[in-house]
Amino acid sequence: MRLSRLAVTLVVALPLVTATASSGSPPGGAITLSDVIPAVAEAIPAPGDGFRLTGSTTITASGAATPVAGLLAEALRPATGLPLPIIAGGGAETIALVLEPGHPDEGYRLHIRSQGVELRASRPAGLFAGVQTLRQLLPPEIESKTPRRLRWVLPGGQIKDHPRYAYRGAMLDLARHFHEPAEIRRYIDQISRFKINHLHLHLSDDQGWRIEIDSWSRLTEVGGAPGTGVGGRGGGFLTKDDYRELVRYAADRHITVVPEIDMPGHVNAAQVAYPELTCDGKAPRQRTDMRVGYSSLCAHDETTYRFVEDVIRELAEMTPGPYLHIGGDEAMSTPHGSYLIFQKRVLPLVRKYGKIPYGWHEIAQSPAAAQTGAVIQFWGQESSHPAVATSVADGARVVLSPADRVYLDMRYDLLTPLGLAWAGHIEVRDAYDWDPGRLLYGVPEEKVLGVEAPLWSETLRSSADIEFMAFPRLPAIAELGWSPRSTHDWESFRARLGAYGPRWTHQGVRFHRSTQIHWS
Ligand code: TNX
Repeated sequence: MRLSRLAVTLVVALPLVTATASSGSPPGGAITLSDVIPAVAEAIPAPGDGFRLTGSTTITASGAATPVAGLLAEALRPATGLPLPIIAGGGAETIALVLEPGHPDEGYRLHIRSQGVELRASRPAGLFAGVQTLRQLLPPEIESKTPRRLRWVLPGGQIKDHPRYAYRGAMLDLARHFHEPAEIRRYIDQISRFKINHLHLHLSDDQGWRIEIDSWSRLTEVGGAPGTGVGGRGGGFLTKDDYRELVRYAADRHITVVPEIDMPGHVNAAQVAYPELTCDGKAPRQRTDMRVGYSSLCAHDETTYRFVEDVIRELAEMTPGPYLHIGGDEAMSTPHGSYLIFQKRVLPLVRKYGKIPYGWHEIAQSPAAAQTGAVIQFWGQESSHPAVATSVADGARVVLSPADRVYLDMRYDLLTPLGLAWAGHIEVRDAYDWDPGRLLYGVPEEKVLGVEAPLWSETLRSSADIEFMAFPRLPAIAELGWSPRSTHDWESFRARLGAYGPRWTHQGVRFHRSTQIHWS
């Protein structure tokens, strides 16, 4: 078999090699160390020296490693039916989670031998990443919610892994259709498996306002009322407690929440609630269609800045993460001069409340973006964007979300029952085959903070809808964000993805069975 020959060559020839294309595990075949999504940086297999989970297996952890050990135990107990107690001191037959200095940010080392397993990292985030790897090294039935009689063996060898980019994001649009906290937690669970570490929540738009703001309480009373979704369906909002609880749930999974309030455009819901936020003071009608670009805050009115400052202050107060996203996209009804006046006031306000300003790439038109060290989220389809390149040269950084590659709301093909198509159809290979380090002219690799896959909700309501659009494309983008470029290989990726399918099936995740993939 090709895999074992490859494995033998690696062991004989090289000490710790860069993992390259593996053929994925054939149906029923043994899982190897390289069969992980996102691809690991380095793997050295030691076939025959695997570790078997049994009734005597323990998990060793102390201090800050203990919560990660708890998540590992929770992940492994249902399918194995094993007790897997967490103990403080190292025994035999243990999976040891060790915190020690010297590993890269979020990086980890995993050493699997028949006597035991060691997972080492400098911080809990690295251990958590290693735990996600470890889960994928067990058979797909590990995802079963009820006990299965199986030999639970981890393949022997060593993995040394760390991310290519610090920022690996997923965005969920709560404004066009509200998604309940339980649905958001479910998405957090799924994206964390692929080492995604930021969840961007699009909390306001023309149709609805989804986060409670005490000083402007009608925002959610009116903008989060029933019927405030596309087509007049849905509605709802996050209370401050809901939001704080989600932030904590995400943090436990080493995901930072990035809140977005979209402005100066995309504000119709706020203006329905507060007509003084329009230039003429007249309340617009409520909107439940999918059009964009018609609403705008008034850049010459101080009421605007009182509103914006209150919202930013309250949002910053309940957000421990470093970023606060202020939207800025598609402000087609904001005159250019007004847009610049607005950003010159608002970008520094984000800094005033201790956060790093973050916005869609239109903010690059404003010199304030670079001056405030903002993060610019590129959503275009072009390979050159002079305003973004200038901002980057002057101090801004970039998160890449090219719409024709990573917009998870785009249809896969003509037959896809959900989604939009304005940026084209995006098949799995389109989502996978590009290089964030070389996407934009004038934006060098070191200015790229990372990648993010937005999921807009105009056509999506349920968790099943979300999952159908996100999977299997989200893992492709996760791999671009995490794995070294040297591992990039479509044939390897599609084989590993095909082998991942049964895991989603066991989890009850409704993924799209793309015809580009041979699903196990
Ligand atoms: C563009 S891209 C938008 C959103 C829509 C999305 C639909 C961007 C920053 N804005 O307002 O929901 O297209 O695909």
